[in-house]
Amino acid sequence: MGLFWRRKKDDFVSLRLNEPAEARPETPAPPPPVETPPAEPIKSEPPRETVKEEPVVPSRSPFQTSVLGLNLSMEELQAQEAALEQEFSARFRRAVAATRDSLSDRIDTVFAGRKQIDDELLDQLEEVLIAADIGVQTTLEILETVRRGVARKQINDLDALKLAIKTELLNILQASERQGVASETTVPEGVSPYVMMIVGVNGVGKTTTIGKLAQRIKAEGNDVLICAADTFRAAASDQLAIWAERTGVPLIQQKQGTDPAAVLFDSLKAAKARGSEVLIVDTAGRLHTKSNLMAELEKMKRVASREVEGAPHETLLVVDAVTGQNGLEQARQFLKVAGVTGIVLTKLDGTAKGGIAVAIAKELNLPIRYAGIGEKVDDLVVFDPEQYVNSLFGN
Ligand SMILES: Nc1nc2c(ncn2[C@@H]2O[C@H](COP(=O)(O)OP(=O)(O)OP(=O)(O)O)[C@@H](O)[C@H]2O)c(=O)[nH]1
Ligand SMILES: [Mg+2]
Repeated sequence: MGLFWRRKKDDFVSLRLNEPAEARPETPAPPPPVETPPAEPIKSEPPRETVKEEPVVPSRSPFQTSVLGLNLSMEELQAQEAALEQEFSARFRRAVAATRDSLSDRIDTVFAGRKQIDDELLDQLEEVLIAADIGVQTTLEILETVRRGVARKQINDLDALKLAIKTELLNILQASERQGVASETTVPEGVSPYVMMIVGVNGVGKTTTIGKLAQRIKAEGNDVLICAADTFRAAASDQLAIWAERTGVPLIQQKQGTDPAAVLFDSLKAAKARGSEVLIVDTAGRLHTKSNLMAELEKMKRVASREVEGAPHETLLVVDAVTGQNGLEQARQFLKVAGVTGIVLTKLDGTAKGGIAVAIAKELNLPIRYAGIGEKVDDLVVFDPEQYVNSLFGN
């Protein structure tokens, strides 16, 4: 499993704090103090606070021992990371349990008691794959591969059949990673702030994902700022403020009805002034009309690129796994204008149709970057195609 975002450049291991003092390199000088945001661009409306400031800690301070683990030995850090990874893997497996039942377990049932793979079995297999929302096109391709494998006597038992399906699914998911931004490894050094815009129709889980994402990226040692640019819905900003408080990440917000591009402008300025590494931007899922929404997103992108070169560096389209093929249709609307670089697939825990991940990757031809596996703050994982496919097939 990869990181949520690029790890801080400071390599905690290189500080060798677990070695005797004389063997250690000199403690790096703390960076110059970070300027606080100028008062002017943040047009707060009292009594609502615009910027919920944390105490300003230089983001690359050697004193962030709790975050970077400077007080731990390399072995302890590796053990900690392995434990975390295992925990995420186990939680991910639990989240896709219903899909696993509907896919792998049903394939077992279809196969049970048969001596050979015949047309009847293939028909039933087709039903199983479609029921898991893998998509018609992918299903037909899988059946074609299986037929070919059977004809060549390469597939003649359940294990070979499952392996063929797994390989096909993995190929689709990995092919989609050649587009957009597939992992933290492509995040360039020196871009500050790195701007992530989160888009998608209402109710899919944008705000929740932002809360989770901010928390994880912060936990990886980065200074994160959230921009509440959904100024359309009355409660949107308050909802985000709760997440911001929960995760201890500062938030830039303004009163309802403010031009979202203006909130974004202020946030970009504040992020630059603070020296924030990542700015995560919440956007509206619904406006008076769809064309309004798309025009607004375009305007926000223009503002972002004017203020920070290359911004937004990622535009993540949030898709709700529960809505299945309908969600896919809605997603297409966004693709036309939003310049989407990746997908966040939420609510994987709430569906037996988690095969939609494959349909999305294939039909939208975009990588799935993160997956939502619950409503709590740490219920977000970096999507890993191999882990996903293995979890669906019980290993
Ligand atoms: N089970 C589960 N629920 C989720 C997940 N992600 C979000 N939710 C729930 O989905 C609901 C909607 O989430 P929001 O984050 O408010 O969605 P939104 O896209 O910001 O909605 P709008 O602001 O109305 O456009 C909330 O009840 C969340 O708790 C997930 O991964 N799993
Ligand atoms: Mg929202």
